[in-house]
Amino acid sequence: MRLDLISIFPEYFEALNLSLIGRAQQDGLLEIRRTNLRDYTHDRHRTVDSPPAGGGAGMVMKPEPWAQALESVLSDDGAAARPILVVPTPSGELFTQQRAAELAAAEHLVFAPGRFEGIDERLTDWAQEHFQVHRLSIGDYVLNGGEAAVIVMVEAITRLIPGVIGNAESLTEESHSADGLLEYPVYTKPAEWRGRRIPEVLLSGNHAKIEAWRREQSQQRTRRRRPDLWAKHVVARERAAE
Ligand code: JQB
Repeated sequence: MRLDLISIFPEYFEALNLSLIGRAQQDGLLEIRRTNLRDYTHDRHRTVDSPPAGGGAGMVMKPEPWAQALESVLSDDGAAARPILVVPTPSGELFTQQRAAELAAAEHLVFAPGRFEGIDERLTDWAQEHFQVHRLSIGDYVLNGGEAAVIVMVEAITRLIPGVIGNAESLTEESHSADGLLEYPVYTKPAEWRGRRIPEVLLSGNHAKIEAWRREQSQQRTRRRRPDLWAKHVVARERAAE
């Protein structure tokens, strides 16, 4: 998979050279290219922003540097198909595990994280002629810009690429909890730590009992912590039983 990340803060993405994603790049599973948006400005001050039309607070990103940066990415994409352009925005559709899985199948993803009050709306409109545009939000809170959202999305997407996570079991285990329940609690040695014991069932060696206990824990947690997920899970379970 090829990833292009375009930003006025390309250094932000150095975190992606660490750990599993860093290894995936070394292994050739993933190619991440970073582009400094200011390289596509042509004035002395390398201007990327300008006051909002119609007035109001803050600044808005000008569309032309973005269009030129995106054209440069297109020009060295060998493939014929329209690549996917992800534009993080608090007013986008929600980025979910399902969306991550869909994007993990792509050959080429381009990310365009803005700053200030966002990017001139005409940019994404224009970009639809050249890309499959996805305006996505990672959640209902406001960030200062799209870079942190890109890191979140790249991590969720790339770990689904075969070979990026060494232990294939980790992914299968998770897909079990993709029945819409939260994960059960996990423990490690020692059996007693600071006066707290691991639940005895986990030391019993009885795998059927352990599995039943974990399922119960997942359900309890989901009911208490995420009533929204629990309601969906119950509906799905009733449908499956019919
Ligand atoms: C500028 C962003 C997010 C991109 C995601 C999420 O967009 C704004 N509007 C008003 C004030 C400030 C901003 C800041 N901003 C570009 C940009 C925020 C993404 C963002 C996001 N994805 N929250 N915020 N879930």
